Amino acid sequence: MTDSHGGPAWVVLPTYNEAENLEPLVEAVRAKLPPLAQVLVVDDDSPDGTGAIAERLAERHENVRVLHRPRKEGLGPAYIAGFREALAGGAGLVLEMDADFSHDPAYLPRLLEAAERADVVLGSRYVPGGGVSEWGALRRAVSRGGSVYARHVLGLEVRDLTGGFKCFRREVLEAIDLDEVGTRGYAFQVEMTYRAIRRGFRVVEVPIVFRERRVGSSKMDLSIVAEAVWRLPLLRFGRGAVEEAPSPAGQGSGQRRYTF
Ligand SMILES: Nc1nc2c(ncn2[C@@H]2O[C@H](COP(=O)(O)OP(=O)(O)OP(=O)(O)O)[C@@H](O)[C@H]2O)c(=O)[nH]1
Ligand SMILES: [Mg+2]
Repeated sequence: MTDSHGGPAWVVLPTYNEAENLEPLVEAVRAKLPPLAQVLVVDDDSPDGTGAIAERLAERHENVRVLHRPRKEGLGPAYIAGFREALAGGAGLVLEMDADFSHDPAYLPRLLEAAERADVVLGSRYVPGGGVSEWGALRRAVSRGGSVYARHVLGLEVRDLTGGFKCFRREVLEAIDLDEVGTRGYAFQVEMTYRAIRRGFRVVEVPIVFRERRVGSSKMDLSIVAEAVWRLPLLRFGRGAVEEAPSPAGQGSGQRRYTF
């Protein structure tokens, strides 16, 4: 199954101070992946020693790797660096996943399976069967509002644009100019999906239930929300707006082919 995509799946796990989560998460992820799949931890020099834990895991398991980056720059640049490494390593599918157990590894087979019939698979909280547990009313409203805002500003039909449990076929990441991706926080998730759709790739959403992180502390802050508010309109209307350029590699035109 892994090789039907021209290479194995790589799961990219960005970490910043996830010392308590990383080992159990990596073990749980490995247990859900096909044998040839790889796990790539991208650590931004976490002060809590997450990078050293990742090194130990990489020594223990042949299919675990670590990319150390010198400083915290946000989720976006960490993922871009991870994507480049995965592509260079021959990945056929590249998955994104939080390293705090908000994204249940039990859903990995479902994402991989959906990638058989789509170019981009989004784990989605806002389609039937999906949801969030343990969030207060405010957090729910911010998240829902963020997706509604992004959907309208960009003219998309995707229900959950800000989630970060995703799977890209290699061709998608090759078709997107990764140097041009400028967002760092939640907006990064929106930008990647928007760019994929503008290139004509097919996006599907599969339901997931998102859980509050088990341990450790949140890195979310107001600047991340503010970035999304002002940067997203620029992707569509700004000077450097993302151009529509259907890619021959895509399976079809993104907008008309969403399935929920
Ligand atoms: N490498 C790297 N990872 C990051 C950075 N910021 C957040 N992460 C990781 O990205 C994943 C998701 O982060 P977020 O969801 O934005 O932040 P969070 O702390 O999980 O906040 P909550 O949504 O409240 O759980 C987690 O695995 C974080 O450790 C960063 O600057 N660099
Ligand atoms: Mg989180």
